[in-house]
Amino acid sequence: MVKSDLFIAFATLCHVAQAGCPYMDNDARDLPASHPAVRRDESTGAPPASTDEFLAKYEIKDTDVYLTNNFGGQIEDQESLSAGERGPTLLEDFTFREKITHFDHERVPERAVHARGAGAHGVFTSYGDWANITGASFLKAPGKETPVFIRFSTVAGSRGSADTVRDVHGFAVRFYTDEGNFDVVGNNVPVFFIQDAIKFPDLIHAVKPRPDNEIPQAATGHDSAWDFFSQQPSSLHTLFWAMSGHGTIRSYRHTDGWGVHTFRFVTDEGKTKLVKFRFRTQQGKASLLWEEAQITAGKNADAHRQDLFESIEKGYFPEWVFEAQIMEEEDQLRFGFDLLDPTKIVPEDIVPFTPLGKLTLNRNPRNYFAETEQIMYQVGHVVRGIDLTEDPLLQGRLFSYLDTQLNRHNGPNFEQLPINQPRVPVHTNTRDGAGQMYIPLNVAAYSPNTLNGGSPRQANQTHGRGFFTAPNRSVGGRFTRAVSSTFADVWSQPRLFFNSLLPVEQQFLINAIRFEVAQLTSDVVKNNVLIQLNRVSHDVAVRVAEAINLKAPDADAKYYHSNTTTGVSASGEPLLKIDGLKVGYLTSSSVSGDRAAALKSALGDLNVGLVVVAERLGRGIDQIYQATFAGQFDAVVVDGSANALFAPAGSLAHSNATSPGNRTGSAHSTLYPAGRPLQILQDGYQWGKPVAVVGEGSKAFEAAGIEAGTPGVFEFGNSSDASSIVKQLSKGLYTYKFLDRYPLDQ
Ligand code: HDE
Repeated sequence: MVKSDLFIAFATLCHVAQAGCPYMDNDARDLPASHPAVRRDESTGAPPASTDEFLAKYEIKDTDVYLTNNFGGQIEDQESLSAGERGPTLLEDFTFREKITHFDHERVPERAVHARGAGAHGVFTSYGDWANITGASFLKAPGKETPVFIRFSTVAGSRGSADTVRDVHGFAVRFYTDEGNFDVVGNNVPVFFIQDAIKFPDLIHAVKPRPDNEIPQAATGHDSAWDFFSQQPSSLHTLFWAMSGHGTIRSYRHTDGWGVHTFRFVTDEGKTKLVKFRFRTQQGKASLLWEEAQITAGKNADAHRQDLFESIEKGYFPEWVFEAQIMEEEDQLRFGFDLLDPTKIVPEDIVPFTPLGKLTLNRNPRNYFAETEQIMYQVGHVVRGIDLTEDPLLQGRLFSYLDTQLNRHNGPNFEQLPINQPRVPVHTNTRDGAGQMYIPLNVAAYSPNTLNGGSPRQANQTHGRGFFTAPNRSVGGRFTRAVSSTFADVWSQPRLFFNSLLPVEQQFLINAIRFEVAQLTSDVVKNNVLIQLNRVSHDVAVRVAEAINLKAPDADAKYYHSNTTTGVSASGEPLLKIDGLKVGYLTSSSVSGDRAAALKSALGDLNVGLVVVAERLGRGIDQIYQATFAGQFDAVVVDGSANALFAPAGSLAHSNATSPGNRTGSAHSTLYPAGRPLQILQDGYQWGKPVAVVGEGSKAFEAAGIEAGTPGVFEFGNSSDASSIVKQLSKGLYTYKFLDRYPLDQ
């Protein structure tokens, strides 16, 4: 019998004995063995329940049952109770009232920020026993597994906004450890806009839509955002990350997560290290181009959540390595900036990352609201072995996350929701509140007590493996409302970031700023933006100024330097995996499907999908042109036998006018918008994707103005077999974006 089975057996015995059972916690007495409160005996040290095992208790399967009301009676609810066939509905109709009332209360307030998101379950596996640096039990043994849930998000948009808007992305990770929940509520960039939490409402009010007309949604191209950025230059570093490819990620799978703040590791002996966390994507980083992201936002608002959901459904489980930069307490000011300042990175060439374990997402939520919407991350969810720092942003967040959950869930019992429950028993002296889900039996809900034998007992560093604050922490000083002088230089690091990008990434970043500031109406704000950009880089200021027809200030060299670092580019490296990528195969319903079928099978062996597109659905055709655009694909392949479809839109419009109603599937077809096949090919090329023609000639390339033989452009003759095509194409997919297609400012 395994230990946990033993516990259940004792639980059954104790159920009879009622009191004083040494194997059961007091609150759990009398509860059925399946109840979450009696799941585990703390003393066994059994691992936390797996996600399937744990959540299954809460799942409701409505298979082959009668409909009931909320209190269990079987009912019909399709017609309301009325006074006569044509008469008014009766107040007496409690079935109607209960149904509508529940519906009226279906929503909880969306998150004040990070409202739009998607999540998934997974598992964290420790690479080793890290007891020499932390007492955290989930890092205590090689191979030790801990359930996790990650929620990815954008920041500014509301819950119904599009996934691919330009934004910083939330990357919040919960570890359901066997010593309680540990949350890293991070982002996909390593820095934040402000240094003190008290400015957070200002930042968000500036970035969110205008208060009078609620425009723009999920976008920062407006005066108030840039007014704030230019008045609050601590935002420049994060802004540069957001304006680069990190703001327009290909998918959640293709980005890193960062803890942002400096945290502490504490050993069981009380020794501390300062740490910065990163979750390094094992798929490789990949970004969309701006126009691609914009069009995708309109054509498929769900692009990111769909990619995550489908990848997990297909078994392409995304992975991240959880790693830490580990530093000494004495290092706080050693690198020329303050480790407590969340607008700074510690360049990884100065302090490399130590890989601690691997995190794999392997299970989709079964109910979006119950899991993804109701998960309540908190920065204060730390476990023994992890401690906080005095970073003023972190300190403020410790207050905000608890407070906001109270607002969202109308009371303090949100930790009892299945997705929020730790996978270990909870014994508190907190009581009551809206939606209390348990029946606490301890009549002495206070400490110290004698009436309940002193239980729950206090746990601390030496008793009960309690959470403890690092003993070497101390603070002192006069009360002050001021930014620390060690936080003052907010210009050198955005410059370090810019210097470290590829020239084409620098160009995209400048283009992004041009896009944003061109939408500003205030010349004062525009000039203030140029002043701040100029402190980072005269080159950036001049190039932005040129587009908005203003003059950049004279060079302001105080913070200029030519240092670079590694690991900040979003596009510098090829992908590590191509699982779940999709290739669009543009063909015609009149063309044989053999070639497409062979390619589909060969790509399938690499876990890459082939989506066959033609004028009408049919055998071997997955989608029609009418419902297709280039943003759905990571590469575009044209079947040369369908060349006739690739006529420019202009000639089609003309042909359609002269032969209305022609639905033959030729270049004159009205089954798709004029020029759509050509548009997909052209967009695919313009958006940096590998493009290919298979079979006869390159008429489609000619029509699209694509030069054969340039990088990422492939021509496969009639004799090419599927495996050789896939060999070339997959190389293109690993490259992902062919960035030499883009001109740079002279
Ligand atoms: Fe948040 N943030 N934040 N934030 N944040 C919220 O909490 C807040 C900050 C982050 O997927 C809210 O549950 C303050 C930094 C993520 O559920 C709220 C400050 C970082 C998520 C809140 C910050 C983040 C949130 C809204 C300034 C990266 C989504 C709803 C001190 C390290 C978590 C909620 C999820 C969510 C407050 C700054 C990341 C209002 C006051 C820095 C990923 O409590």
